[in-house]
Amino acid sequence: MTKATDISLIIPTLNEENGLRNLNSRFKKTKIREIIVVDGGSVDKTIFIAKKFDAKVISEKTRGYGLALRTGFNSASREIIGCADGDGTYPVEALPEMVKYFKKNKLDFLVACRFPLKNRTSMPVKNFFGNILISSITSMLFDFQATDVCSGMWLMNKKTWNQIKYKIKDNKWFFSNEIKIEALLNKKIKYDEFWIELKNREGFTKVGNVWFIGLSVLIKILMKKLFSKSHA
Ligand SMILES: Nc1nc2c(ncn2[C@@H]2O[C@H](COP(=O)(O)OP(=O)(O)OP(=O)(O)O)[C@@H](O)[C@H]2O)c(=O)[nH]1
Ligand SMILES: [Mg+2]
Repeated sequence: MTKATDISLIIPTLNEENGLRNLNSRFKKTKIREIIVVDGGSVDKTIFIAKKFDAKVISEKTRGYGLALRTGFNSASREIIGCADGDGTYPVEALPEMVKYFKKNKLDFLVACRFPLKNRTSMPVKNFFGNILISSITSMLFDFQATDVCSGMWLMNKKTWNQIKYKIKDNKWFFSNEIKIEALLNKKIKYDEFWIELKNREGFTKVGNVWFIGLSVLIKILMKKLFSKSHA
């Protein structure tokens, strides 16, 4: 019998019926103890499908990818918290192995790293260059080594989240970068990356204008470096 994966997995969703349908069968092998879908007001079958795999569904009508994750993390009941998109891109089936690695190495924060990309079609070209650029600039500015600060899949201890959550100000896309910057800068947090294979997206992206979001993330990284006292 497969051992249960004792984590709370948070999945933010906004009209992801195709993605969740795709994840439904993939979840079966992982036996994740708690799945929390934080929904931003989907008008398709997202909630119906989420309930099919026994997910706890929380409604967070105020828009924002970061706010959805924040709400989910604060509702998690297990000692290890994870997150992944509801679009089927992140390999939830790799979670048991990731948790094993996380525990074996006594980590506090483990990012599912998408690079090098196994399948070139799993990420649009502009996202690929944008992600590489953002991770390189962040590493250079804050003087650390991180391959993928934009990844939407990671594991962390609940204790780690409670330690850094007050420092994470953003509730939108920058949330993902900001949490990794805070984790990497904190000497007490043991941070690592775990290579995963990204899959093709189901359904439509919720990012909107990628150029605009990419630029605003870059500006927020710069502002954080310039105006945050502890990182100056
Ligand atoms: N609850 C909630 N979920 C959101 C919101 N915006 C995006 N999401 C979900 O957050 C996850 C990440 O959004 P994506 O559109 O996949 O963004 P991405 O991963 O950066 O880019 P692509 O995968 O290329 O589309 C998806 O599961 C979305 O449905 C929101 O405002 N509220
Ligand atoms: Mg996605």
